[in-house]
Amino acid sequence: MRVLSGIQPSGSLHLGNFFGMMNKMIAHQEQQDLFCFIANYHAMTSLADGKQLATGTLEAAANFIALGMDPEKSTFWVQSDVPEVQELTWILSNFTPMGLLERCHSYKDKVAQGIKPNHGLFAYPVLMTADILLFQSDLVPVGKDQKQHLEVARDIAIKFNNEYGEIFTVPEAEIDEDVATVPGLDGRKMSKSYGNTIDLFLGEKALRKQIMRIVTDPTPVEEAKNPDTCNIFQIYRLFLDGDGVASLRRRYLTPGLRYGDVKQELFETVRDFFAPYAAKRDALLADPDTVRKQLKQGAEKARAVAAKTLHKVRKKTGLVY
Ligand code: AQP
Repeated sequence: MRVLSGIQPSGSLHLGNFFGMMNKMIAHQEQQDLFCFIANYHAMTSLADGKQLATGTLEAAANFIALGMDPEKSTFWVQSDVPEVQELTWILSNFTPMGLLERCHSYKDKVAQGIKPNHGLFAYPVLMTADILLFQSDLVPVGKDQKQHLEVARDIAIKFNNEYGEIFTVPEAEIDEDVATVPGLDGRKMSKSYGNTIDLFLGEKALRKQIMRIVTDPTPVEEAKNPDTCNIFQIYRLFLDGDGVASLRRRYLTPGLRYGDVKQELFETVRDFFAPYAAKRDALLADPDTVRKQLKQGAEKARAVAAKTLHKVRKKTGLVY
């Protein structure tokens, strides 16, 4: 089965990205034909700083490899190194009703946040559809925030197939309920644009500072607390097994728990969880040419698949004359 997903290098990667997508992709690569890319074209919808985009792209790739993405086992590349995706985006645009894009929550949310919308942001789901269909993906592991975009991709694939025959695999989203929406420091979805993230590979001091900013309710120490509405609990549980979650839940229900103590434990847990990967990440960032080489090889593998799909599409749509 072909499993594909991408991640934007538009800022520091965070726990939402890790649990919503990266961790699942890394687990899939043992069994599946994994395709994974750094979505730098997508990042341009929110980032207009060339230097930052270039650095962010290398960093995101190094982070992913350090955490377990294996460029030998999987196909791992940078989106703009496979420009075929842009041609497919244009072709698919002609199978995308305006209403489909106008209904997208992500676009509407960004506009509501005050971001001045441009055509790139509006057309983002078409580019995402092209990413998925170009590689004939069966399964796309994503967080819940991408559910609607996956529905757009399915709609476009079906519309195109109805017109021209079974050209595209119609993809399925893989959304794991447990990690569908990782909450941020303030309880909203953890998101770069909300400034409420806990970032991967922060130094101890900065990590501790982020975790201490988690918003809690004013329940006094001597009263029992509600784990289900507590942001610390909702983040901490991601690092625990079933027994660990049950035991933390019991501590919440017993009067005397101090949020400050749980924050300190969470800080130590996050620090210790990512510590074993930090040395590899630092080594990769110190040798960016090796990362670039791995990405270029990934792009070659990806381009071979892309070319096959695009050739079929060009023939069907009359671009081959
Ligand atoms: N909070 C989250 N919970 C679960 N999954 C999440 N993802 C992101 N945030 C959460 C998933 O991570 C993958 C890669 O995300 P992306 O690079 O597309 O970035 P994003 O969704 O745009 O992440 P942000 O931080 O929320 O960025 P902005 O603020 O720019 O919108 C995706 O599969 C996503 O679902």
